[in-house]
Amino acid sequence: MAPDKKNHYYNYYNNNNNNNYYFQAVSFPFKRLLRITYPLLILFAIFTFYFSYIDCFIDPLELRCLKENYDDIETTPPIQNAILTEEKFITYLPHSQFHNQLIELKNAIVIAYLTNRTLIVPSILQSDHHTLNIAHSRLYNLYHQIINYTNIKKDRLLCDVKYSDYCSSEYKKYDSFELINWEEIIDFNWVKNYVKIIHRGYDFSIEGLFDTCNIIIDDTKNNTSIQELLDDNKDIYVISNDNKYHYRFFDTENPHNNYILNKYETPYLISDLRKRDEKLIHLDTLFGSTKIDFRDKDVIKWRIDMLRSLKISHPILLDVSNNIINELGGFGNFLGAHVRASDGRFKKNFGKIIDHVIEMLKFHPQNISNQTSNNNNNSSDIITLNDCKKLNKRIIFIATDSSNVHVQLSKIFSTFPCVFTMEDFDSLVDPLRKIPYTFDRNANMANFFYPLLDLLIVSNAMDVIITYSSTFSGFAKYYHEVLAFERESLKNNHNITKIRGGE
Ligand SMILES: Nc1nc2c(ncn2[C@@H]2O[C@H](COP(=O)(O)OP(=O)(O)O)[C@@H](O)[C@H]2O)c(=O)[nH]1
Ligand SMILES: *[C@@H]1O[C@H](CO)[C@@H](O)[C@H](O)[C@H]1NC(C)=O
Ligand SMILES: *[C@@H]1O[C@H](CO)[C@@H](O)[C@H](O)[C@H]1NC(C)=O
Ligand SMILES: *[C@@H]1O[C@H](CO)[C@@H](O)[C@H](O)[C@H]1NC(C)=O
Ligand SMILES: *[C@@H]1O[C@H](CO)[C@@H](O)[C@H](O)[C@H]1NC(C)=O
Ligand SMILES: *[C@@H]1O[C@H](CO)[C@@H](O)[C@H](O)[C@H]1NC(C)=O
Ligand SMILES: *[C@@H]1O[C@H](CO)[C@@H](O)[C@H](O)[C@H]1NC(C)=O
Ligand SMILES: *[C@@H]1O[C@H](CO)[C@@H](O)[C@H](O)[C@H]1NC(C)=O
Ligand SMILES: *[C@@H]1O[C@H](CO)[C@@H](O)[C@H](O)[C@H]1NC(C)=O
Ligand SMILES: *[C@@H]1O[C@H](CO)[C@@H](O)[C@H](O)[C@H]1NC(C)=O
Repeated sequence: MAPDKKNHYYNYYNNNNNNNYYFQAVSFPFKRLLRITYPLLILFAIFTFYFSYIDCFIDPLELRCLKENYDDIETTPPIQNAILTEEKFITYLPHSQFHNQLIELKNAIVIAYLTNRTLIVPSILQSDHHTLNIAHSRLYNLYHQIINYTNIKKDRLLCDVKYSDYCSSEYKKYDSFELINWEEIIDFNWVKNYVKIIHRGYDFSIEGLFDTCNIIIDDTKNNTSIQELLDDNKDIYVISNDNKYHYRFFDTENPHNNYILNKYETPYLISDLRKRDEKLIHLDTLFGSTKIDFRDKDVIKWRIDMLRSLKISHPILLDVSNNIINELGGFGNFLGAHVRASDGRFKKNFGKIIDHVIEMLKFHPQNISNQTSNNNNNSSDIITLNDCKKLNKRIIFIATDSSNVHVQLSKIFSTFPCVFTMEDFDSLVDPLRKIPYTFDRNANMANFFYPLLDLLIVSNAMDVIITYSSTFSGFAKYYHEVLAFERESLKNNHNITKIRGGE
């Protein structure tokens, strides 16, 4: 693929040296002429270099310019070859925060599977949601917003090399905007046995999408607005709504046309979607944990397996979480709680949330055994993890978005002796603070990783006490069950292999 930038420089100077020898060898009458043209030649060479690499300056995120940074992540889809002309595609747009986007992804995988379409997976949108919010809106609007954010961010990454209106400090908030390839953090191996996956990478342009799907852009249209490119295109079927709860998808036809919609407005049969002939189905959103109504037993089973397979797989994240989990006593040997604290209705009801969590924690005995050593309660709040282990105290890990844990959650700390949070493992978290975004090598991924780390730790507990109505809590509880299930089946498999012994 692309030559390394450094090598290129090296070759450039090398060639010049050779040229120099050549110049020295030419006969005298040419020397004066050369003295004049030599600087021009150098200038010319510099310009040639610049223009042959202009793509790198314009778009440093292009694979070919920074090849060494991208070795294991496939960000550009492979060019479709003739054999796959029958291949059809489906895609959607992400919006809102991480768990919302994960819910969309899971629904998209099911629909791609049931319609036998290649799923074009948009990257994770990450931003500081206090300053840069990407809420659901109609497809074209959402596209404008995402493309705009992406362009501003890409421009700002290049402010050192290239002028842009977006370099001024008024656009600083866009610096928190990041894109992350799902497969960087989630294991798709199982899914890929059933659904062909193409990661959209860091390009949300319609042109890029058409390229992936082998759809030809209609040049006769002047005004290539997103809407025009997608609408009235015989190759594309667009589903766009004002409201993310518009369609509810059904895997089974109801003979009485009696569909349970809950908060959704209109039923849509996946079998109808399957009949669509267009090369690309483009949905606006696939948000909602109950977006798809599952009745078909095979589909239900497939989906359970699929959900179980989507495990967090980032190796450093897993290492860090395992180190902390081991400190806490290992899988199932500590108690976990997720306390959602910092915004909206959670902030408003915080008193109730805390009381509920404390009540639930009290259900679990705090002394692991009653063969206690000494009555070592010295009324000092600070009791170390090792003390807790020695005294056989129940160790509690709290995952929380609270930014001031010891003040905001003081009631929990004063009720239970052995409460710990991620703050207590600061040095173990360090490796996560050194990983840059692939999309943005200037920024480290720590802020993206913290919630996932909290989630991994808490879901390795013996039980996860939740904050009601938090999807983060829901996911932590769910992930806990996945892990417990996995351990159980591993144990069973282990017995089988033990019985089969010598095979
Ligand atoms: N580090 C950390 N962040 C959290 C925790 N709980 C919530 N957050 C943050 O708050 C966001 C909550 O948004 P979301 O995932 O949509 O869940 P919900 O709002 O609780 O339903 C998460 O994405 C995290 O950024 C936590 O336990 N630890
Ligand atoms: C699924 O799509 C592929 C092309 O992507 C095609 O070769 C295959 O026959 C399809 N399978 C079914 C069951 O429709
Ligand atoms: C992109 O966003 C910036 C900042 O909000 C705005 O000034 C600009 O008009 C937007 N451009 C487009 C094409 O939407
Ligand atoms: C396309 O744009 C050109 C000028 O850029 C204009 O002369 C022409 O009429 C336009 N065609 C359509 C179909 O709008
Ligand atoms: C071009 O796009 C603008 C808005 O984007 C629209 O108002 C106008 O009608 C379009 N023109 C043509 C010729 O499609
Ligand atoms: C737990 O152990 C402490 C001594 O370490 C003892 O004072 C306390 O009564 C025990 N609590 C329960 C609930 O067994
Ligand atoms: C704890 O104490 C109870 C009675 O006080 C006793 O029956 C039980 O065996 C003790 N458990 C352990 C683990 O020592
Ligand atoms: C309490 O702590 C003090 C010092 O912090 C220590 O000297 C004392 O022995 C402790 N008491 C008990 C009962 O552990
Ligand atoms: C230890 O705490 C218990 C209550 O948890 C209290 O009754 C006892 O007096 C305390 N002992 C010391 C030495 O502080
Ligand atoms: C596997 O072995 C463990 C102990 O060796 C036992 O407790 C468990 O019931 C066994 N599970 C199965 C499915 O045989």
